[in-house]
Amino acid sequence: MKQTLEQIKKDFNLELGNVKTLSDAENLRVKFLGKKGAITAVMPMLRDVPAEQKREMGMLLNEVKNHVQNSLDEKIKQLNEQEIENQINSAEKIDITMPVNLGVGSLHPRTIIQKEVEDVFISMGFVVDTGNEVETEFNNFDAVNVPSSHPARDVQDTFWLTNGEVLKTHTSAAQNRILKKYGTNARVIFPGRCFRNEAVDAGHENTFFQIEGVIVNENVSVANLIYFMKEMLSKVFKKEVEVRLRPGFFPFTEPSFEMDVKCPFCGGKGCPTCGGSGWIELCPCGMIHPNVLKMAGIDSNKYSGCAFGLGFDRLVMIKSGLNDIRVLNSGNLKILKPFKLNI
Ligand code: FA5
Repeated sequence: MKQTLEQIKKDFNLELGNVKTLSDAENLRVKFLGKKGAITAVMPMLRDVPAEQKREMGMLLNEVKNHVQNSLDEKIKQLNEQEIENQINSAEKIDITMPVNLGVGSLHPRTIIQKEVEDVFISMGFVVDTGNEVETEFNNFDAVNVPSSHPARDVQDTFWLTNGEVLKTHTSAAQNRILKKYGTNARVIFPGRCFRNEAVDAGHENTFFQIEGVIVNENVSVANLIYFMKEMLSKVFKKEVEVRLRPGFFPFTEPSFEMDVKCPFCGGKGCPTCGGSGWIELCPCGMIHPNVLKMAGIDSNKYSGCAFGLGFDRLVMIKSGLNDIRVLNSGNLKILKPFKLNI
């Protein structure tokens, strides 16, 4: 056995000298240490060695095995270092000063303006939350006081799922959850994607965005509503804007209003952006209906709240000078990429 082991070591050393590549090294490893390798084959011979030589032979076997393993490790390390060295010295050099066209993308106009609006609200102490895109019939309609006879509940107007849930038709669908979550000290906005079974045109999409907000506390009034909306719109349009309230109707607010902003482009004289009227309709809003507060477990005798919506795509179109809402969902990079804010 001793002779065999010494012969194995000699053969290995000889063959190691011929190893030029990592694959040569692997072949050599298999040849000597693999399942059918020379060293593995010797191991059973240990059984037949006389007892008094067993220890010596065992040590020799280990020594040869370690020699093979360590020599191979060392060889592999050298080969790896050599490989790196070769790459550094080869013609395959990278010029880091070369201009590269990485095809970097840009943020969607909606994303840019949403962040801007959120930052304004955050600076006024609001929390940004979110709603689900798939909603229960209860949250989308019942919890916001929409009666069963309302046209929005019809299959013609709303995308109903086979399990009886809906693709939310407005961000108000999150009101019940938000009111329950933040309770009687709520100052929250919740942007989100909405879906309506609409005939699509330059001003209407079947998939569009709204940003909604609620404030709940003792003594919340229409004055708070006007203050926050005016502040928000002034910051978004980067100038002090004038707003006006017109009566509106929503089942979940009482009283309900439509808030218009005096056109920040023409100052109210009339221009293409405001359609010549001098005013832009932007924020449906109102005082939260007592039923809606009650359904969220809030005592409507002690607390009041206001809610406002923002047709967000409309704002994005105004700020980015787009006159067709369909572009926003189109993925048309020719139009979306060079997008610049008007304001
Ligand atoms: C609502 O959706 C109410 N939930 C808003 C609200 C919130 C009122 C809180 C009171 C308190 P309305 O259906 O009017 O209201 O939609 C609000 C805005 O969403 C519209 O003014 C419009 O800018 C936008 N919008 C509605 N339908 C579409 C559509 N198909 N495509 C693009 N924008 C739309």
